[in-house]
Amino acid sequence: MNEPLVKRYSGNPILKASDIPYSVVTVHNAGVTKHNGRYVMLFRSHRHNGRSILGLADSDDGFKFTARPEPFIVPSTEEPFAEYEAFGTEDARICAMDGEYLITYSAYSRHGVRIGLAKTRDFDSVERVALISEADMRNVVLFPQRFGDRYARLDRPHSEISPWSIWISYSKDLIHWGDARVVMKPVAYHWDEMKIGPGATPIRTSRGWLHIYHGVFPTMDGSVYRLGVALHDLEDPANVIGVSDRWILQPDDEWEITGYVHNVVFTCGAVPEDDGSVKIYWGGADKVMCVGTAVLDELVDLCINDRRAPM
Ligand code: BMA
Repeated sequence: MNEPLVKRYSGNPILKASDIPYSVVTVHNAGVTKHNGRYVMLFRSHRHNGRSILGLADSDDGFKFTARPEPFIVPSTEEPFAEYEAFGTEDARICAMDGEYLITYSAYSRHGVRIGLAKTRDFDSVERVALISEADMRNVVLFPQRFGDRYARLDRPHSEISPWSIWISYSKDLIHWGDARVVMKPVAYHWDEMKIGPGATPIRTSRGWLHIYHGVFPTMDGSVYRLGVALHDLEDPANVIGVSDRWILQPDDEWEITGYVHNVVFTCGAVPEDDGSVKIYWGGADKVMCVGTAVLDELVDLCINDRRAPM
């Protein structure tokens, strides 16, 4: 199979620092969703002090984005958030549920990294809800549906004992999470052997929840970040039906190979379309935003027909 599964948009990169009306060094790792028929991108930018903020850009077609004049989420000045966001807000994911958009983001501080939850109805104003994890945890994606009376999320706790893996946990109120268990681990001497983490908000398909995640491989020249796919059971998302043995995207374009951190493609968002395609958004080398399209059915097939064990 030589045809790429993800077809890169010819106009990549689609958003970069020079497109932003305020002063930033990077534009990357954006959550993306559709609101009122338009695409909304919540991107991360490093400021010149190396700390990150989140900005918004809008688009009619999902390819050409225009950044808004002001950032959307910057470190809070109100407690308890101020204490835990002092070093920056990063890597937002957007989950549309019950007429609201739930935003999970990494909150950095001298205490480590943990997850903040914010919500908006219109992307004009935003409200912080709670800090929903302890340190150290990054990369939380919510499932856009309840299972019974519980919300579910994929998360990625840090560990000194085991390669960083993908876990699931549950909550009745989005604030208190528990019943955690590990669902997917890196595989030794495989493209994702060093660590894996949740990527885009899972997409519901007739055969399961498609989750696009990132996997990291260590080389003599540093880590290489790639994207892979996993399929979770529709009724019981803790059950991973299959994980594709191969990656679906690796750094190939020059702005993915060289940038702020080289050899990185990193996703926080993908938008399914009515025609069965999906737009996948990724940060290139932690510096620019890129997009590509894939056929959802082909990604699901890969999880079933060319799979490796989840753990
Ligand atoms: C991870 C996170 C991501 C980043 C990636 C590559 O640990 O910091 O935000 O894109 O490294 O630098």
